[in-house]
Amino acid sequence: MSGSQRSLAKGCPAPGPVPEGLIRVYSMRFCPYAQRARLVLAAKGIKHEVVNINLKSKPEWFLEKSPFGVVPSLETSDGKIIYESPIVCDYLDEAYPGKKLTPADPYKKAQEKILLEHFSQIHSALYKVLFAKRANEDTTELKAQFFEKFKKLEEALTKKNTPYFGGESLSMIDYMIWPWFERLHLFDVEEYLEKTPRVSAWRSLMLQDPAVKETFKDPEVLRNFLKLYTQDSLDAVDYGLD
Ligand SMILES: N[C@@H](CCC(=O)N[C@@H](CS)C(=O)NCC(=O)O)C(=O)O
Repeated sequence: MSGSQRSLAKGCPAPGPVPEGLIRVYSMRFCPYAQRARLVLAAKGIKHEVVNINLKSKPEWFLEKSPFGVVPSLETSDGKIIYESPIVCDYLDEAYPGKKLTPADPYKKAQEKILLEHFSQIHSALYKVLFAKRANEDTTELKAQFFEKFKKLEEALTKKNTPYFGGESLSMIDYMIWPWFERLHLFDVEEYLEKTPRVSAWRSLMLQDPAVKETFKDPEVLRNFLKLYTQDSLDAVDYGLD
């Protein structure tokens, strides 16, 4: 189940069929979208194997496993392929027994999906800050735009008056947005947590969750990875492995 194997790159043979009783996740150790899938796998205790992909030198067969050429994707022991992180996570939640992460109530489920749409705007605003930072441009205006959208999360928690975005206990929406909270320092926007006390308290609670602990990456490691990745280093995805 460990995700610490070296990645497969161009020229590496495709892995064989997925053993019965396991599901395979094609991943990359530092990818926030793949982390969504790994959080759900961990939270539900699903037996799985991880195949890491070198995204800077993709194996020739990778498009057969993930038609958009991105991680995460899943492969089942009968050869089914499932991709796109929200779809992957919903599949895992529906196909496997154990704790259900998605609310059964249609309205609650719709609310979680709506919040995820708001989050995708926050997410776009975050990347605009990152790209401007990388180009040594002034990020003041972009950060203000980010914060306008980010405040929506504080409002959501205030309105619900619950510790988690899904309610009294952690649910799918919390896992879907978590990976970017592990990475706020990369975007240089951590300071905004001081202005959003409920989001900040949620973040502290999330850090106690066993699945979050299992997939957590040290901030310095993420920073070093990102530096190498933006330099197009072929070794970036294996950063920190022997
Ligand atoms: N919409 C996809 C996005 C996944 C994604 O962008 N993953 C990145 C790694 S963090 C990737 O595989 N990039 C490879 C590429 O763009 O060539 C999802 O939600 O699963």
